[in-house]
Amino acid sequence: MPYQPSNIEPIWQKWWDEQGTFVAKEDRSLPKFYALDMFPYPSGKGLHVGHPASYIGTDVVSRKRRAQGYNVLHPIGYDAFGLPAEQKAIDEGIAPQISTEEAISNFRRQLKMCGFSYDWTREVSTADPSYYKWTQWIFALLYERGQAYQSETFVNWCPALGTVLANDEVIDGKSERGNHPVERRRMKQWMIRITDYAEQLLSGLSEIDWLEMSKQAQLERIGRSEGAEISFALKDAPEGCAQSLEVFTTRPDTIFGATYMVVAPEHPIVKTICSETQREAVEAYQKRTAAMSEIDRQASKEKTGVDTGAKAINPATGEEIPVWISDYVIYGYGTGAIMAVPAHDERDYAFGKEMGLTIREVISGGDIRQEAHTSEGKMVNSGEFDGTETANGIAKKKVITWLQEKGFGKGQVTYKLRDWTFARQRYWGEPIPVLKKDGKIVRGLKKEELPVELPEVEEYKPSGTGESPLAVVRSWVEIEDPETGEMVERETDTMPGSAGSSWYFLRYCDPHNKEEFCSREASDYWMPVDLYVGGPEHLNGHLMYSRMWQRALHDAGLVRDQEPFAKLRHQGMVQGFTYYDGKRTVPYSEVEARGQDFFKKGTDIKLVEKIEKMSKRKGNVVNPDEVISEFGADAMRIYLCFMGPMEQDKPWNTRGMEAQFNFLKRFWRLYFEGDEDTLKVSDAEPQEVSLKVLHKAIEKVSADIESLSLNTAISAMHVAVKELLALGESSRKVLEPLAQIVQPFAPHFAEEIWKKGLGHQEGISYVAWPEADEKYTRDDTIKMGVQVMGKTRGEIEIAPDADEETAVTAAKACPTVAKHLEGKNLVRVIYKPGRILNLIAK
Ligand code: ANZ
Repeated sequence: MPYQPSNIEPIWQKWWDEQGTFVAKEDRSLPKFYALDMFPYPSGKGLHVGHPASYIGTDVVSRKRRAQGYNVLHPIGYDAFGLPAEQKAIDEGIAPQISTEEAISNFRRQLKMCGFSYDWTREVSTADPSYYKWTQWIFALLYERGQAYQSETFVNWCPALGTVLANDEVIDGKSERGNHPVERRRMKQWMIRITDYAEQLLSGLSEIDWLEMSKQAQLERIGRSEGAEISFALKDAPEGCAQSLEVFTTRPDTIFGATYMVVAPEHPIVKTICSETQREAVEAYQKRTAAMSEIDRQASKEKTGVDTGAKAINPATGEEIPVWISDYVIYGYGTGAIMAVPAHDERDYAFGKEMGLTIREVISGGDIRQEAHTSEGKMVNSGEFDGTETANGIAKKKVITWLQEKGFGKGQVTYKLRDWTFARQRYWGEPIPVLKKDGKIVRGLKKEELPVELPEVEEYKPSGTGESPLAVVRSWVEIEDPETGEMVERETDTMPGSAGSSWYFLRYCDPHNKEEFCSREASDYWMPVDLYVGGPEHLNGHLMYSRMWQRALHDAGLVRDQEPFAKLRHQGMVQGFTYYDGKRTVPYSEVEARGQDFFKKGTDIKLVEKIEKMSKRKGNVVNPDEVISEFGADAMRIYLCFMGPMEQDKPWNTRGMEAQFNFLKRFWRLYFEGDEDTLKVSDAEPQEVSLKVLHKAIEKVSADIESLSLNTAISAMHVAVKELLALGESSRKVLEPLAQIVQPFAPHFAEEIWKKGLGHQEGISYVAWPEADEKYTRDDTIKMGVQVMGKTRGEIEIAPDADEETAVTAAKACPTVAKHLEGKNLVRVIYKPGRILNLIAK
């Protein structure tokens, strides 16, 4: 019976399904383990090898945990709302409901083929009304609690897509999807007050086991700045208009050097402060900047701006200073206005130079004729503060106290994080569950009124006016409010793609609950997620949003934990090999069929091999269906683990895949003889050396699964199989535990040898995980340095628990040690077995 994965794998998958092997138990007295994957967007293209690469880690750990006696929750679902399905609807007229359902069936089939131990009874899809009922309910809760609101704000408007985009959906001023230009536009938007959680989202990072780089990414996104808010009086401000201009600064200690001010061009104050003579120039400049994205504005090296003609008073110097507008000041950050200190800030310096504005040194130690002096020094030209050191925030503190006493300002903390734009003018998203009348919000909808289901429409295209395609379905929009009998309208905006994924981990805990989004008992038991794995690209969006929703639900008393993901790890990207022959990319199939040499021989064609992101265009996409049909899911799983450290990007190499297939074939031969159906397993006592091989493998594989070092776990298994084959080991006492430790990686293979090779009737999944016996894992001898008078003089090889006498005898026998003992008396021995041997001789 040769190893034939296609004969084995579908049978075990079916069996697991029928037995409900991976269904999480309702018994809440058991210790729990919650392993979560970032659920996929069910794209019409089907699974990419990047998906199983991302999902293998949690599956391996889940399988080990089951064997360790944990009640494991390992769910999967689909993040099913989003632009691609909608685009398909626009292009091909296929309803997103239908194309999404098809994509989901295909994904489900492919995921099952990989042998993941998901609890399929808990599958969710964010686009399913029974799911989005609760997304809407949470939104209504946030609205009720004042955490969702509408405001006129500048948004990233993409004319081509006809919708507003989140900041992380805009890359270099273009839409992430489709690469269309994005502009700034003022619109009434639904927002979520994530900024209220800025401080908590920061402090919460200390409670969770995330990689330093992941925490750093969140830290930077939140962008906490400590400084001061200072008020600058406006000179000759007409009555009824703003009398002062507020700024946020991180350097209040430079206030004596603030020689001009700059306001963001879109700041509403500009209109009232701008002088008549400057109005035309100001308005022209405003128009120009409106067309630019925030990112482009910040990236631009060129400094442009216009003097508004208004004057402000520097509260520290009493001096009159001009107020400019320029695009380097961002409206949505701080107060949207700055005090410019050209001598000590690079951007202000460049701007001040360009515009010929006064540059005054107020911190000593630089040469401001050459460049801005941004590092520490002593305050100068600063009245009573002259001589104060800026280092360690001393000057800052002093100036803030003084500003506060004088009533000019106060200490202030500002965050880069903005409130979360929570609306799209699109069809394929959760309708926002709010009623309106004459453009004003009447109320949020109640649980009994949810879900607000998406109506069928004829046109999926955005209306182009900024309203969603739902706006034209009048029969859906216009309803009678059952509470008042009045005719009202439904909100026609839908939620962004990040809505449904902000709480799905809670729904998995209680997926069939019709009364609640998730019962408190269920979330108390299952949450927090013990291991979450997904791409680092989600650190800015999803991982921030879900942490905030969890905290909001916690504040509403609906969940116990404040942090949803106790441990987070990332997986790298699976890249592809691309081959170029100078003119075109050559598909791998062709390279393989003809052999690399074909391209070299007799021609001047050089085949260049590159490692690149997989893409259809480059012909380097690897399809899991094909891989599995050729080598089986188990070989693929092992290969995915073996490719390299989890978090690294790494290229898929089909030859490497084949090597893992061959490894499983060798492994198989420990249990079955050649092509015949002969079982090899015996009840004989194992050889001592075999036990050593086995227990070392158990020890290494167990530890490596814990540290998610799956590649080294596979290496350890390679070594064990090779040695046991060489030893001709056939004892059940070795081969049973060996099957158990390969189970998380190659589960079908393990079930098969467990049943056919070892004769068990029960499946392998819940058989207690083997323990490494120290007796066999300890090395017989170890190398130890020998010191004479504290200096290392030689090395000995002894048993790790050797007694002092043995150690000293061995040391004396070592020539380099003996040399230093010559003519001396050994007066003392400092010996700690396995660690230190120091001979004191006089
Ligand atoms: C005066 C000053 C003097 C500044 C100096 C810096 C150095 P972070 O660390 O990013 O918070 N700023 C404030 N609001 C801004 C806005 N809306 N758009 C652009 N720039 C803005 O940076 C805070 C500093 O960035 C603030 O401190 C302000 O310039 C500027 F020697 O004020 B500073």
